[in-house]
Amino acid sequence: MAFTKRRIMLLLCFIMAASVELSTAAVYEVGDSKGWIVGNVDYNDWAFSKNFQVNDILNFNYNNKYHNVMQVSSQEYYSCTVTDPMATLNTGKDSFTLSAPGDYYYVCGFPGHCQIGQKVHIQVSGSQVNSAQRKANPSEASAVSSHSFLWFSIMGMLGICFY
Ligand SMILES: [Cu+2]
Repeated sequence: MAFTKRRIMLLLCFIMAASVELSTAAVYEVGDSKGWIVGNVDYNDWAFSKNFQVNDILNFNYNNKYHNVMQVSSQEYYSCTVTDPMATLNTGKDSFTLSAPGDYYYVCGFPGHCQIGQKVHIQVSGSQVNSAQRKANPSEASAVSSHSFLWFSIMGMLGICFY
């Protein structure tokens, strides 16, 4: 009897922890309402105003007659010469999950589009150092602290679970 009760408690704890974890993932529409277009959006400006975290999702919305999305290396990103993309998507409504901290580079593979700015560099922070580097924006600072708060909550819950 006690054993079953304990198992139910553990299960509940895992569900709570998992749901908190899920709620921290954000979904970003690249270029906001303008979407993934050419010549009219500064995507690095757009990206700089965000604080990307692991498990966040990027949505690229575009007309697939005129554009696509390629995930590329930093070298390919800076040179706009793509020889071996990590991924090429062309449905017009594509998503990428930022599954680990680090740098992600995306370009449009249509001729000339990358050169005139249809490219974006996403930095996913995975450490306090990274968050601190980007503290200039006050709204970001509060986003960072609420994220830490969630982590403390998760740790707290797990603490209760295993007490
Ligand atoms: Cu394009």
